[in-house]
Amino acid sequence: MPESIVSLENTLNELEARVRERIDAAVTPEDLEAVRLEALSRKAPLNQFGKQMGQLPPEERARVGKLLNAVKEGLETAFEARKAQFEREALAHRLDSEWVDLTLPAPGPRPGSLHPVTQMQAEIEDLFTSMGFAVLGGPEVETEYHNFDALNIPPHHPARDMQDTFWLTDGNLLRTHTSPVQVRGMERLGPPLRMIAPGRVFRNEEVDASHDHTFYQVEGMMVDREVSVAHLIYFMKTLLSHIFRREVTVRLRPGYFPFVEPGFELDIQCLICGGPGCPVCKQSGWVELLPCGLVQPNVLRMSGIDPEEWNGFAFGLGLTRLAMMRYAIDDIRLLQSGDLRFLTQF
Ligand code: FA5
Repeated sequence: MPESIVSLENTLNELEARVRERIDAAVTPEDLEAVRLEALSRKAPLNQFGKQMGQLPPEERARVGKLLNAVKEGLETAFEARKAQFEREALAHRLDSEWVDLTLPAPGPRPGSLHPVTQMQAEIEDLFTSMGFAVLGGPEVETEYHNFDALNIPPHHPARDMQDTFWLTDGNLLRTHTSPVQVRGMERLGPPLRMIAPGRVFRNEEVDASHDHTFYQVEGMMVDREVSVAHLIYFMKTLLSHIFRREVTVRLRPGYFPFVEPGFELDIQCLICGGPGCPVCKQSGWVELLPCGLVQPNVLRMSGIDPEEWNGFAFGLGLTRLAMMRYAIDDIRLLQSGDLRFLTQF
């Protein structure tokens, strides 16, 4: 092999080795690109080298030309490999820095949620509106007439003692039940009437695990022609199976309320203890949930409805107690506590 070729080949190999060193030494993709532009530019030694080859005899030129091309291709491949390595490192770094632990609470403000009593109220409203009932509201500060007299509870009637009342100095009171909204519904809308009235009520109670001074009820009333106890039972069963999404054990006892005749107490078997007894059911295994009955004719008459033509049923659901049963809450005081450890569970 002529000496000139050997020396050319050595020069080529040296050039290649130098460029490869610089490729390896590049610390950023920008460095690498600068090296590439410089090493493969037209003025670069490699390309200058191509020009010198023109002076070689043809067979040597072909041989060195081949070698030159192989070196150039090898360097291109080395550049690409190093570039790909930078890209892999950048991706790995990005994946590391952007890794999110999905099991941690989301940052930022925590979303709120509806109070369990509000959730139950909304469900009951949806159910009853789907059955043609209107949802009515009434004042929390009530007249004595609407809270008692118009419900067949005149002054000095012993039934007034059934509900410890917060009286106001002006003779009004904090309503002790949602039943005055029945009266307002009959006065305003007349028969035929299907209404429910959810709302807050107040009693001067000794507070314990199942009694609060402020709690929620849902009143219900249907006035029409020939309403019977069978209608009442149908709506109550529909209500309870909807709320508890299962068969619940209930019992009906005679109950006395001056505004219904006959009157009943519908009790539900305690869903907290399942029957043996606990503080919520006062160790009885049953929780009083739903007083109800057929509307007393005097009540219809006092609100301008002829009891000869119309009759109806009414019920007064303890909404707070129902929420306790539904969510197995064993102390009523939690519901009004505002304690976020409790509320954020719903
Ligand atoms: C009444 O308030 C009647 N107005 C219900 C009624 C309406 C009867 C229509 C007939 C026809 P009672 O005082 O029993 O009834 O209360 C109704 C429900 O409210 C009870 O069954 C109970 O679930 C709930 N309740 C009563 N007192 C409290 C209290 N202190 N804390 C929480 N819930 C209570």
